[in-house]
Amino acid sequence: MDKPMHDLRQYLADRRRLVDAALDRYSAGPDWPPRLAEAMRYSLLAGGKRLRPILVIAAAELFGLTANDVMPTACALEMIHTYSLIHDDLPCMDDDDLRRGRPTCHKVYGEAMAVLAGDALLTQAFAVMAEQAFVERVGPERALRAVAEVARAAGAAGMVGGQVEDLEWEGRRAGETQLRRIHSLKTGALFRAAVRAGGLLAGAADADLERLDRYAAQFGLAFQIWDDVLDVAGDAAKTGKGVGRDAKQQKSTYVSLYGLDEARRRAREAAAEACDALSVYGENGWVLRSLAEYVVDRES
Ligand code: GRG
Repeated sequence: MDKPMHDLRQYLADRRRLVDAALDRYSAGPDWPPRLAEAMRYSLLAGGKRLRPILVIAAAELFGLTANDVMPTACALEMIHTYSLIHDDLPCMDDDDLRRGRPTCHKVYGEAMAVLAGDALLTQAFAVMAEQAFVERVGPERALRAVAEVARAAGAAGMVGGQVEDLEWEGRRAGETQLRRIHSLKTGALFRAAVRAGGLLAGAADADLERLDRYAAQFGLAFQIWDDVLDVAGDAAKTGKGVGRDAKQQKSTYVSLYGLDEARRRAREAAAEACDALSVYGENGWVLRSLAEYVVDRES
């Protein structure tokens, strides 16, 4: 029998459309100050690859749910990711002018409003995951486990902790062990939470969650190495953010440690390991596997 044809590009376009429509609905409230809502939506609806929500969806689909079944959690991950970008771009952090191809949130709305837009996105993420209709549909136990997973990944033991370690290493050259640790917390934790939450909501067994976790850890590593490659070899018109900033800030990156070619090779190796983790699912795992291949081939 012929191998089925899978079209990741089409899949991404379809799921992004669903995610964008849901984000539009979730980022408005009748009693929200209009300027705050505008700043939140400015950053949230500015495009972006929507990788984290798509990982939630793809993992849930692998175990029989649909995109709409897990949309609140998928959108929550994107809101938390966007809040982290808004805060990371602030002058007190990375001080960036450009994000997702447009001026950063604080450049348009001022620093105070950018801080508050990030705060409100983070809070809204948890409000959306706690919506009664969603909790009743997936069941309170699964809903709560997914919330706990996301909270842990976003907080002091995950993304925020990683950002703190990153700040503490500023001006010093971190070695490979430290670099891996910073990135596994700062960016990897949210990817793992996305994939695991998708599996949890769909009732995946512990052995499946372990496979998803191995996949997500390697996916996050591949993503991060490739992000460092793009900072050196990418095109700002495609990445939508400044390039060459890591070298300017004298940051340790996978490229500064290994050089460009070796960094590319390691990114592809990590993507291949991510794919291996899901081999037991055969054809059913094609989306997650193709996503891992995509992150080390992307231009943005
Ligand atoms: C400020 C609490 C706090 C945390 C910040 C994740 C993070 C921690 C900062 C982001 C800094 C950064 C640019 C890291 C590189 C990896 C990364 C997260 C890139 C952006 O993610 P993409 O490529 O972006 O998924 P899009 O725009 O496509 O969503």
